Amino acid sequence: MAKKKALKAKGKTKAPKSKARKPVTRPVLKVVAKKPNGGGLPKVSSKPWGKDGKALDGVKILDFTHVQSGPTCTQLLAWFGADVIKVERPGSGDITRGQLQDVPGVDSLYFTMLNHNKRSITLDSKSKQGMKVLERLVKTCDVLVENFAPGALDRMGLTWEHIHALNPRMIVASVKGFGPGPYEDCKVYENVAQCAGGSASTTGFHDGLPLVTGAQIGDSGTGLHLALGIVSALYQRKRTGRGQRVLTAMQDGVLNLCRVKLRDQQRLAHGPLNEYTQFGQGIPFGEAVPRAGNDSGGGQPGVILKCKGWETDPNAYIYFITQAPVWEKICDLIGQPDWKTHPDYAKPPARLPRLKEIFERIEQWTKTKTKFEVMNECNAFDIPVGPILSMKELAEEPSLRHTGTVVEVDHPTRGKYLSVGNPIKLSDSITEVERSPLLGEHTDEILTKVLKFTPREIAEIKASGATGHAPQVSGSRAQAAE
Ligand code: CAO
Repeated sequence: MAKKKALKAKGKTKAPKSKARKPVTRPVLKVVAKKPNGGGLPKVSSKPWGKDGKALDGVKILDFTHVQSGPTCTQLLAWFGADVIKVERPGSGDITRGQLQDVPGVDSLYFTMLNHNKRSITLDSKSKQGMKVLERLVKTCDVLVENFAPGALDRMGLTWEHIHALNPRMIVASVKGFGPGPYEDCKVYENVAQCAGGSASTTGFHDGLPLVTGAQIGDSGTGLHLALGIVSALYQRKRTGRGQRVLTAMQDGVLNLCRVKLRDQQRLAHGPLNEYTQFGQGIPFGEAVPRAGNDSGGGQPGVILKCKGWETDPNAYIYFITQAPVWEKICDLIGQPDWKTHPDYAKPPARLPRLKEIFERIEQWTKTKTKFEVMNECNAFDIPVGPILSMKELAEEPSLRHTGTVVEVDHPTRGKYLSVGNPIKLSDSITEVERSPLLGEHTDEILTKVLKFTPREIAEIKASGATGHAPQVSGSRAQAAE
């Protein structure tokens, strides 16, 4: 029966040659020419790569962020081409403008390095005229991003319901310290998030204090999470036509980055974590994941070893992993070929209780070389190692300058300074890093060109004091010198 059906089906397509050719080939060619991806996408651009606009061209962001977490997010969106309008309090602006100031009276590096490619408008959101302007911004923009303390936006009168009524397409994106729950009303800074998100309890040495990390995983990490939420909401809006709320709690963002530690917490129920150094040292495990020092999170034994010059250079160290697949190459490189076959060293389980001795032997070798020599010699054999690079070395690294990951930016009152450029590289949306705006630098431009207030209305807004006093700058925004 099945054979009969198959033959029948086969017979259907097998028409006489002369009749079959036309209907089969022609329609297929037509479809390919019209919709190459079959998803209603526009025609494939023929412009050169990087010359057909930016990824987020046309997206307008009402940037109500301050300090670090929110500004990290909106800076990324600006780098991808969104028009980011930063609303700041007249007179003072984002508090970081004046924090950790290295040059008196000049916007701090804290501010300038987190607010590239944005425009600044000063607005007292608590005044009647200020709210009038804000509401016009809400109607005009696609996304409002904020990281005020819990309830601050509502207290201003910008509840989700009000915003949604003004502009049902608007996406409202927020960073808060905690999600709904017992701590939702708390104000939160970087280190609070690192502690509350599981990072501090798992960072440091098992017999030492919990430690916070130098990487700003609470602030910048959460800003990154929020940016992804916003871009996803923009994508969904294309289908639904409506905006939505996007919330990223700093505690959640940090916990997400500590995912492997929650993995280990559950493994602990089934026995000790034998890749942790403390296992080899015979130190018992408690109820919670301990601090693992410099152990590798991937389960491969790893430590930081001294390199040539360690006596005087605090960064003359290298991270070394005794990865199982390259163990034999490591033995050859350090001059210990007998370990390749010796029953105490040949296989990972046999090595576990001897890791201290093994790393001491590897360190005898690394101490004879600079960290860069170790890097080169190991990588020649596909042995992954991590030189401990100082901020000075990173700032001076030519390849990072070349890719725009480290950029030199010119600023009208500060002069030239270094910044971290966009770490996410899109081949058809090339980032050009522009300097941060002065406080209220674009107030007039935004009132006139973006919000289309009449000269009379602008005079009224200004007379009310809602915008404060904006600085005058000659020339347009300077481009970064990469
Ligand atoms: N015009 C008038 N008022 C303005 C204004 C403007 N343009 N911009 C802000 N304000 C007001 C707010 O409305 C708020 O007023 P109320 O408290 O009366 O409602 C006030 O300024 C202060 O805002 P805030 O509470 O957010 O600021 P803060 O310095 O007290 O707290 C921070 C800072 C970061 C702890 C808090 O904003 C917060 O917890 N944010 C969420 C978590 C977060 O992002 N933390 C990361 C910070 S980076 O380390």
